[in-house]
Amino acid sequence: IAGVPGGIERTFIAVKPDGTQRFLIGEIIKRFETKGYKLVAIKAIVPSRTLAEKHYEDLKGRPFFNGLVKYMTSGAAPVIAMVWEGKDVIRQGRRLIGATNPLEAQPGTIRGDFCISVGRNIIHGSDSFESAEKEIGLWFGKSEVIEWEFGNAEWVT
Ligand code: RTP
Repeated sequence: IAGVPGGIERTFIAVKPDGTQRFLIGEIIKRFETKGYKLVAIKAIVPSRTLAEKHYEDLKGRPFFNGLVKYMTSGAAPVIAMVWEGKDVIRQGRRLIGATNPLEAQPGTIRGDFCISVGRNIIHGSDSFESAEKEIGLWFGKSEVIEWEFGNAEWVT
């Protein structure tokens, strides 16, 4: 489901509730779209505790784990879950997003431009082919991921 590593890949990108609340959905979609990537799945979702805990299972035991799950599941605003497809999209997606800690995220990256706190860093992106595979399967059913080709001028004539 995540494509072929190193080729046309798919990655899981999520606008976190703070990003949704801060009207950053369009900005984030725009950056992936104009970079050249294809949106193949999207939905607004308030994840269950089970889903959020599975998504972040590698971080279980970290001091911020409970707060992180609470923030993702609060329902104050939905998570905008997406799958983006294209060449090297997993690593390129991480570059567009920037470092986890906004203090280290370069200006020009999404986190570098729009946030100041690691606990409210507005966006998630899969960090490897394996996590992309796992996360896409966790957040989306197979039929929710759409195969389509970039169009041509026929649509505007
Ligand atoms: P993400 O999975 O959300 O894209 O973030 P990441 O790979 O860049 O960072 P990771 O280390 O996997 O951490 C996941 C998320 O946990 C929250 N966090 N809070 N000290 C803290 O309060 C702290 N450290 C990490 C962040 O929301 C981070 O994105």
